Amino acid sequence: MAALRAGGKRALAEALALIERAGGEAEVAALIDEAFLAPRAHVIGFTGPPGVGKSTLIDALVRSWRASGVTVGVIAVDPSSQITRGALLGDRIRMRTDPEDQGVFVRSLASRGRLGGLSELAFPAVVLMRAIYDRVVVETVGVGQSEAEISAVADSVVLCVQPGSGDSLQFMKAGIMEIPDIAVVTKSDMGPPARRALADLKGALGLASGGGEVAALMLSVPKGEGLAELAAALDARFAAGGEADWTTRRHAQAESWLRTSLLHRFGEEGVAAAGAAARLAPGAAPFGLRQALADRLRVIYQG
Ligand SMILES: Nc1nc2c(ncn2[C@@H]2O[C@H](COP(=O)(O)OP(=O)(O)OP(=O)(O)O)[C@@H](O)[C@H]2O)c(=O)[nH]1
Ligand SMILES: [Mg+2]
Repeated sequence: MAALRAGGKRALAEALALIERAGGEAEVAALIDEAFLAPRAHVIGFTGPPGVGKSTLIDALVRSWRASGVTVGVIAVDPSSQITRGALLGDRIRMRTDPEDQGVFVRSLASRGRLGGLSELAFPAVVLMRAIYDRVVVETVGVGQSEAEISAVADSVVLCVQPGSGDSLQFMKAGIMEIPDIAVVTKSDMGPPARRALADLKGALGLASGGGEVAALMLSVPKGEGLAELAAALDARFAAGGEADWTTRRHAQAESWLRTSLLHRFGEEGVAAAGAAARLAPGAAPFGLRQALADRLRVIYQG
């Protein structure tokens, strides 16, 4: 871990490349376990339909964080990258960060050639980065599956909707409104449609949560509106959680990652065969355990 922190962006990029390669994470399991036990970042997931303004927003947040000395790691995960071979990812990130700045790291992750879903790949990457930076940001595109996937890796989920899109109603129908911790209307410089979208969003959130505890706000990157409010809302949420709460959430994520990973590789039977061994003890890390269980199951299933 010390070596990874000292190795800077290059060492991290090498570790992430191993995670991305099928079977490669075995080589870094011990490192990821170490990182799992040394978290520091608030992990924030941004989700929402294509073109809503996620990357533009993330870029603006990263620049304001960097201006106050806060370090940030950004990962963009793209479910369509299996088809596009990640070609779109470069465009999707839209980051204008200084490559010399060691305090910001941006990487896209493609799930090509890998079993399992987005979160199965993103979780170890997030775990590594959250031991290094002050904030970790995960961007996923799409509506539906990706919201659930992002809450499996993030501490906080920000759902982005666009003025004039009717997104809120669609999301509510799809049951997505139960997932965000903060919801934002982007492009508030569009005027009245943005204000209407915010009203719709508040309505949808109020219905979904039964009380409307989810913060909803609107923002514009070109106007610089709402960005400080979003950053403050995120910080307040992280501070309010407290260490024990975050540990509990991350433990649950780790245990579910472990089971999902075994399920994808060995099916229901494999999970059943692993039995209680696939339970993660309090304070334990999942990556080495996953390797050990996979090695054992491979003998049984010749997988
Ligand atoms: N007017 C206005 N346009 C914006 C704002 N934020 C983003 N945009 C524009 O919206 C378009 C899409 O922005 P992106 O940040 O790439 O959106 P995204 O959600 O990351 O898109 P995908 O990654 O493809 O899903 C770009 O043309 C941006 O310039 C905003 O606050 N106001
Ligand atoms: Mg984007």
